[in-house]
Amino acid sequence: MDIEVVEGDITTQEVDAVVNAANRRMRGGGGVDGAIHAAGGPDILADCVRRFPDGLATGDAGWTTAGLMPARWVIHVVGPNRHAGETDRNLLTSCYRRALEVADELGARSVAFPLVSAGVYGWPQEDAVDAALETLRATATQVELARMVAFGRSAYELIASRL
Ligand code: AR6
Repeated sequence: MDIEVVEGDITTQEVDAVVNAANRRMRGGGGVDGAIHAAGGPDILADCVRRFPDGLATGDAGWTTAGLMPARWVIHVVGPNRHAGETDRNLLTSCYRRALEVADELGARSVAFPLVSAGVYGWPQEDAVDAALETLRATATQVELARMVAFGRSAYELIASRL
C-alpha cells in the first residue's frame, strides 16, 4: 500500500472512502465530523441512525454512504478521547486497523484519513501521526492508497517528515 500526504480538506478528496473521526454516539459533531456531515448532506446522518442505533465503541469502525461527497463511502472511526481519560494508545491504532478492515469489506482501494483524535480529543499531534503511520504500514490490506489529509501546513510538514 502506498501512503501519501496532502494538505487540504478531506471532504473533497476523490477516493473510494474517507475516514471520519466520529464519536461514540455517531450522530455528527464538530471538527472533521461536522465538515463531513455538512459536505455529504443528510443521507449520512440517516444512514448512521439506521446502521448504528447504539453508536459505536471507541477504537471501532463502521461505514455509511458518503452522500454528496466525491467518495463513495465514509468509514467512521471513534478515536480515544484523552479528555475523558481514554489514554490507551491501542484504542487509537485500532481505529486505523479497523478502518482498513472495513475498507477491505467494501472493496475500497483508496482511502483518505484525518489525524484521528488529534483535535477535540486531545491526542498529541506527533504521536497521533506516528500511531497512524505505523499502523497503516503494519496492517495487511487490499487497499492500494492511504492518503493522509493534513488540515493545515504544520500538520502537513509533520506527516511529510515521518513518511
Ligand atoms: N479535513 C481534514 N482534517 C480535518 C478537517 C477537514 N475538513 N477538519 C478538521 N480536521 P477532530 P477528534 C482535522 O477534532 O480529535 C468531533 O466533534 C483536525 O485538524 O475533528 O478525533 C467529533 O464529533 C485534527 O487534526 O477529531 C467528536 O466528538 C483532526 O482532523 C470529536 O470531535 C481530528 O480533529 C472527535 O475528536
